[in-house]
Amino acid sequence: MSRTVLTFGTFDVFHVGHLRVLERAASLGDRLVVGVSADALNIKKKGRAPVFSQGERLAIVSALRVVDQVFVEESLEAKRDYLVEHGADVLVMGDDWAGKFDEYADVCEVVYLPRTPAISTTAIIEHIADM
Ligand code: C2G
Repeated sequence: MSRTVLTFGTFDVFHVGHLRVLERAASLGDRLVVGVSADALNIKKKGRAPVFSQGERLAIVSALRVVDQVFVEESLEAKRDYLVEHGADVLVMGDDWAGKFDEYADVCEVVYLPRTPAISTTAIIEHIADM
């Protein structure tokens, strides 16, 4: 039986921390599906649009060797539906989300992976702004 891993993220200004979490997520199964958050969801959640548009972020993530399928995450509340729809056996998130998705343990295994230290989209944006 093939094991499907599902993860969610914005993946804005794609960096090595994003790559590492996707590589580690992929290693937990046979197929990696990634829900890339919609521009509208980011505006609602963070009060600003991502630097790279949803179409650009989807193009980058779907081009990665470890990623088998991508879809747009339109709503945070639809997680359970996305997990069921994509037949997820494992939900993987970085440990900045530790504990936040435990409610889905009835539909799949829930795993939190340690974040890659010292890199974030916000830090990159601030670094460039200071140059
Ligand atoms: N990440 C990581 N190490 C970093 C930065 C990010 O492992 N240094 C991981 C995060 O923990 C997350 C993934 O990369 O699992 C994507 O991070 P973001 O783009 O910041 O995603 P976020 O905005 O948290 O969106 O429904 C949940 C949201 O869509 C998650």
